Amino acid sequence: MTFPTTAKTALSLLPLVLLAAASLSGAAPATPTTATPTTATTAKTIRIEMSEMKFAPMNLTLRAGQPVVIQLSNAGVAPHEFQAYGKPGAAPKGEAAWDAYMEKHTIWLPSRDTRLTVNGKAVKGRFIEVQLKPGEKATLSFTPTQAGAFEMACDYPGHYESGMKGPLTVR
Ligand SMILES: [Cu+2]
Repeated sequence: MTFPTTAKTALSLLPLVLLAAASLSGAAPATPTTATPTTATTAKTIRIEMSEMKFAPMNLTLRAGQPVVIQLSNAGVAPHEFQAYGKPGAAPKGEAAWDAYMEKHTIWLPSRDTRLTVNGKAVKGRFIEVQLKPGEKATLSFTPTQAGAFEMACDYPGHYESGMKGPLTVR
């Protein structure tokens, strides 16, 4: 026994009829809503002054996905440098070991918008530290890609050991 064609058609149309009834009964179409951005895109500007065996401030907190502009200056009498990298379990021993570590863990290397100017001049290419002579200034921009515990430091001979380092947290 088969259903008469008319009954079959009526049954298959039922969902459509119900849908039509629902929209006729005043079910309003969904209004598009403006999504609230989950990551801030406005760049955060931070000033860091380097001098003998310290950074001012001594610690930083950044946000993953938020661009940051770091204005660096060397207010000391010796050259200093700014490095920032995933915090090592133990400090690498020696210059070569540090450099190899930095090549893998420098915070701005995975960022697609890393930019550096030193005394107003753009620095091209890959870099793992920002070295400044006394009185020099630099602007370093990037976007942290990953949350975690990082460290900023100066690795000129004896500086790291004398305390020229501080925690950098990315939330
Ligand atoms: Cu230093």
